[in-house]
Amino acid sequence: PGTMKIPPLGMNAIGVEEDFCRYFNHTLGWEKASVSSHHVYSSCALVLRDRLVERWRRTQRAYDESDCKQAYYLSLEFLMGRALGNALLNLDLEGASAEAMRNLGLDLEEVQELESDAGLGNGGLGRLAACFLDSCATLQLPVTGYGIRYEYGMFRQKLEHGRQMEEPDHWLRNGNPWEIERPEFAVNIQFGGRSDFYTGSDGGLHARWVDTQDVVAVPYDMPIPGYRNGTVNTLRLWKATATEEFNLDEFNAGSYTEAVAAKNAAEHITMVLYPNDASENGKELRLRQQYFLASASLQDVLRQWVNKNGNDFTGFAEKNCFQLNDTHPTCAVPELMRLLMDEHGLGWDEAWDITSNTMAYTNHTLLPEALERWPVHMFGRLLPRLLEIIYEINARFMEEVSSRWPGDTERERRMSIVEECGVPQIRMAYLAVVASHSVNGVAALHSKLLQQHLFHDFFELWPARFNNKTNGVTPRRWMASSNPLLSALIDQSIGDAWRTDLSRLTALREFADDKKFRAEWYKVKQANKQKLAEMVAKDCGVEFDTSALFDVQVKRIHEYKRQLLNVLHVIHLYDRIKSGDIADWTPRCVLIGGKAAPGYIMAKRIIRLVIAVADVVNHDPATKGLLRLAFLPDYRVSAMEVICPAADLSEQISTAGKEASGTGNMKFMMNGAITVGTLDGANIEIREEVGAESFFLFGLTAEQVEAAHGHYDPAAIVASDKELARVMHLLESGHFNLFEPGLFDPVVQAIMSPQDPWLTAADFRSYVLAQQKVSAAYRDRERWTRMSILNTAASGKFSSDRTIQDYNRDIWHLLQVPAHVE
Ligand code: DL6
Repeated sequence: PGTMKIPPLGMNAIGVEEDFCRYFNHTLGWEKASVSSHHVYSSCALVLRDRLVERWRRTQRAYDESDCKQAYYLSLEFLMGRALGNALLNLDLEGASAEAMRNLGLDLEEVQELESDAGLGNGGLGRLAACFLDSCATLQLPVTGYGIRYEYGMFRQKLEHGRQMEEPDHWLRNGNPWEIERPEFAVNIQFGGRSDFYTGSDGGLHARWVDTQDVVAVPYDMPIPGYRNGTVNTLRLWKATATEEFNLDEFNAGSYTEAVAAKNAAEHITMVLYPNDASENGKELRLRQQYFLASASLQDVLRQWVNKNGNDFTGFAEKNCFQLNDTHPTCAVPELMRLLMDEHGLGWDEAWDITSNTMAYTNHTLLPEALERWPVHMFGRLLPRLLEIIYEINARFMEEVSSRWPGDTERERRMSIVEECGVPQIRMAYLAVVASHSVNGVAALHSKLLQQHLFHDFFELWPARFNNKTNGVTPRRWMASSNPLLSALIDQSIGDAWRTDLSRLTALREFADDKKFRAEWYKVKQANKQKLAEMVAKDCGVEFDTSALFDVQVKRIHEYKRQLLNVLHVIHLYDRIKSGDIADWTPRCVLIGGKAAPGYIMAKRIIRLVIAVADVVNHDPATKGLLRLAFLPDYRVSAMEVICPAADLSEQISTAGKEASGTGNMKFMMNGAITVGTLDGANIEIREEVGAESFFLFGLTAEQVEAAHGHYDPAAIVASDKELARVMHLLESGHFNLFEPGLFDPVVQAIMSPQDPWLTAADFRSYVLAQQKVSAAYRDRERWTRMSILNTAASGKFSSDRTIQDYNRDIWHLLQVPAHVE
C-alpha cells in the first residue's frame, strides 16, 4: 500500500481543544472534566502524543532513508520524570494548550500535577541518560535509548516517626499515555541451558545455546522530542513476558497453575528497579535484568541491519555505536560476540573487530563497593554460553598483557577479567574496558583518577582509549520549563538563543553590574522561593521565610555526600543561637532531601538525625526568625523542578575524590544558586568557569584525602576545636534523641573513627568558615545577586548539549539528520 496522505494536526488552541474533547469524550468515555481526574491528564497527553507521533514518523523515515550511522545508549536507568511539560515546551504548545484548557474551565498547571514521575532510575546516572536523550533529539542526532520498562520505579519515600519507609511506585497504575507497544518487534531471550558444539557445513566448530528457558522481550516506545525542531527520537523500553511455547508445554502437561506461575516468573525480570545507587546488588535477578536489556537491544539492532544488508556485516561498525552507561549493560559485549558468531556465522576475529569497534564505555564511579562483579558460578548457571565467550576474551587479553609485560604475572593477576582469589568473579568494569574503543569518566578530576588508579594498568596499555566527558544537564527542562520567570527575564535581556546554545549566557555578565536588572533578578528568585516555601510547608510542615537564605542539599543520602557535615553545621548554628552568639546573624532555612537505599542502615540513620535535629531546632523559640531545618520527603525529578529555581545556596560537599561529577550542582548553578563545595567532581569545573570569587570553597583536596589514609585522628581534631567539641557533645548527650537513648551512637562512632573514609571531622572547620563567608555575602543582597547572575552567566559549559557534542565529536561521529518536513 502507498503512503497515506494525512493532514497535519492543528498547532493552535482550537486544534488542541477539539482533540482533547474527542479523547476525553469518545476515547475515554467521560463527560464532565474535573481537574482532579487522571482522564483529563491522559486526554491532554494523547493530544500531544499525536503531534509527537507525526514528527516521530518523519524523523525515523529521515534516518532510514539517509542510511546514517546510529548510536544506541544502553542504560538500566532512564530517570525521565514527567513528560507533559516537556512535550508542551518542545512542541511550542504551552500557550495554545493553556488557552484550550482555560476554554474548558481547566488549569493546565494543575493538569500537569496529575502526572506521576517516570522514576526509572536512582539518581544522577539515570537522570543523565534522560538529559542526554533530550540533547540528542535537540541536536538532531540519530540516537536511540534502550532501557527497561520497570513496572515499579524508584520507591516512594514516606516518613514515619522520623524514619524512611519505602512504598512501591506503581507508576503505570493509570496507564502510560506516552508509550506505544510494539509487539511486532518482540524478541526471545534465553537463560540457563548449555552450549552444544557441532561441526558446521564450513567444516568449522560452531556453538549453539540449547535447552534454555526463554522469556520474551516486548518493546514499548516513548517519543523523545527535540526542542522545536521537528525531530522525535525513541526511547525503547523492554518488558518481559512469558513465551507462548513455555505456557503451552506446561498446559499440555496438565499443570495450568504452574503455567500461569511461569508467566509470572518471566514477568518478574522487569518488575522492579533495584534501588541501590552506589553499591552492587549481587542478585541473580539483577543479572537477569542486565542480560535481558543487552540481548533484546542488540537483537533489535541486528534485526534492522539484517533486514537491510542480509548476513553481510561488513561496514556494521561504521554504522553503529553502543554507549554503555556504566557497567550495568556490559553483558552486551559477550552477547554481541555470541549473536555474531552463533547466530550469524561470523568467525571470532571478525566478531571481535565489530564488537570492539562499536562498544564505548562510560564509568560513573570510583567507589569500590559500586564496582560490579558477578560470581562465576552464578554467571555460568544463568548465561553459560556468555561465560565461555568471556573466558576466551580474557585468555586472548592475557596473551596481550604477557607479550607487553613478559613474566609480569602479578600484573596479569591484577588485570584479569576473572578475579581468581576467593570465590571467582567476573570484573565487569575490566570486561567493558577491554572490549571498548573508548572509556570515559564524567568530569575532569574523575577521568584523571580513573587513569591514575582504577584503570591505571589499562591506561598504560591503551592510553588513547581513555578520555573525559564532563557531564551536563538539559537547559530546556532545568531552566526553560522549570524556571519560566528567570527564562523570561533572560530572554528580555539577551534574547532566547541560549535555550539551544547555553554559551550565550555569558552575555548576562554585563547585566551583573546593572542595578535595575539585579532588582528584577532578585524578584524572580524571591517568587521562586515563595513557591518552594509553599511546598515545604505542605510536605514538611515547616515554615520557610523567603527573606532568609535558602540553603539546599538534595541528592541521594550517602556518607560520601556528607549530609552529616551539613547537619553538624546546623547543630553548630543552633548552638550559637543558644549561646547568644547572634550578632550580624543571617537567617537561614536549610532544606535536605533524598532517598536512602533501603538496606543502607547508616544512610537511614542520617535521615533520622536530620529529622530529629529539625524537630528540636524548629520548636525552640530561640531560633525563630534565625534558623529552620526541614527534611523533604520523596525527593524526585518533579520536586527538583520546584527546588532548583529557588535555592540561594547549593551544597556540594562530598569528600574530595568521591563524587564522580554531580549534576545537581549544575542545575543549581544555572538557576543562579551559589555553590559551597569541595574540589570534587564537576565542582572544580564550575569554580573554574565562574571564578573563585563567586564560589565558596572549603575542604581537603583529593590528594590530601588520599594522604590522610592511615594518619587520621578525629579525636585530636575534636579536642582542638571547641565548637566542634560542643556539637559532638550535643550529639552524644542525647539532646536530639531524649526518648530514644543511643539512637545516634553509630553516627558519633562513625565521625570519631580513625577509619572514617569520609573525613567529616577533618573538613568541619573549613566548612564552618566557608559558611560564615556565605552568611556575610548574603547580608549584602546586591553583592549576592551579582554573584548569582555571574553563576548563571558562566553555566554554559554544563549544558548536556555540549556534553553530547563532545561524545559525538570524539566517539560516535554521527551526522546531524534533520527530520523530513512535509
Ligand atoms: O554521571 C552521572 C552521575 C554522577 O554525576 C555522580 O557523581 C555519580 O555518583 C553517579 N554514579 C552512579 C553510579 N554509581 N554510583 N555511585 O550513580 O553518576
